[in-house]
Amino acid sequence: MLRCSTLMNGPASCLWRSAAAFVLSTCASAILALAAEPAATHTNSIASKFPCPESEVARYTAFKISKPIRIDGKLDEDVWKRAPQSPRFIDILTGGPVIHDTRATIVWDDENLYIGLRAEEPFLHAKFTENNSPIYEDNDLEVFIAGRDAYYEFEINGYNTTYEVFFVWEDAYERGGFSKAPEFARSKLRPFNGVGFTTHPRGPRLGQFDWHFPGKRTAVFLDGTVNDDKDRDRGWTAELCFPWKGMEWLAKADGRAFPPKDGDVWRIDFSRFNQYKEAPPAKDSGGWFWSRHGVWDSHIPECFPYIRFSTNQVAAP
Ligand SMILES: [Ca+2]
Ligand SMILES: [Ca+2]
Repeated sequence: MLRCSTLMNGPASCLWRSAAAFVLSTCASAILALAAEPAATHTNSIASKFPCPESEVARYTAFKISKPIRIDGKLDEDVWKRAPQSPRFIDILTGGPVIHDTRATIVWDDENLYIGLRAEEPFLHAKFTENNSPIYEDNDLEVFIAGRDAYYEFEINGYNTTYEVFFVWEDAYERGGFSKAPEFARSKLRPFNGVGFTTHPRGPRLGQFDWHFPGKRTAVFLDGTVNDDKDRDRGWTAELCFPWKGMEWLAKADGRAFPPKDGDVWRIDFSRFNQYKEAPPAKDSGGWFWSRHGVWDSHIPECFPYIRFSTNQVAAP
């Protein structure tokens, strides 16, 4: 989703650390008062800053695989059939059901994160063939991968044309070391403040619109005829491979392991945008998500599903 915007104080976790340090350095009674306050109160106050209710944010366990996946767009490897699938995507705004089925599956090994996306689509359409074209003006599938201080946006259309941006939260640009990396020199970045949620508590971001995920591999499979509406198509699938070693700048801030350790949780979002809408009375925004955001804005990592990585293998047949 495009796209475009700014902001303010630190992330909730930083605020809490600051608050805790202050309390510790002042008086024990304050500590007692803080401890006595129900934990739910804190959770609610943090959650209320975002348009997606924390209780609704999706959770998923991604299992490991032991055999390589052939990145050809066809999700016909056994693991794609046996690994858990997401629920059917829902509308980004209402969380209500949408007309076509979309699902995501995530698996991983020590080298790569693999994502399989399935999109039911009776009328396949695609137009852009040059990478970093405005894919969000096509029917597309999107993946956002969040670190603590940065996140990566990925979009793909039916021609396997991609659009990528790497966003750094402005408040972390200097302290996170981004400013010292040539690829994130400020001259290469553009300010961005969100799309429909321009009051994100962390404020503005800096976008590197020429950043490409190192070593990524992508492929799509069109199950039907593209740009030909004389027939009805079945849909399309995207098969994506993101090497963990390309996650360095996402993992840096909190020193998270890549590949993950057993039980590690990353926030990763999955969505689909269409250039059409289901006719009224359906309330179709045209943006369909695994976990709803509640506002027209993909750029809210706090709404991204919790993806827990398990070192257990995908279940045997
Ligand atoms: Ca395949
Ligand atoms: Ca067709």
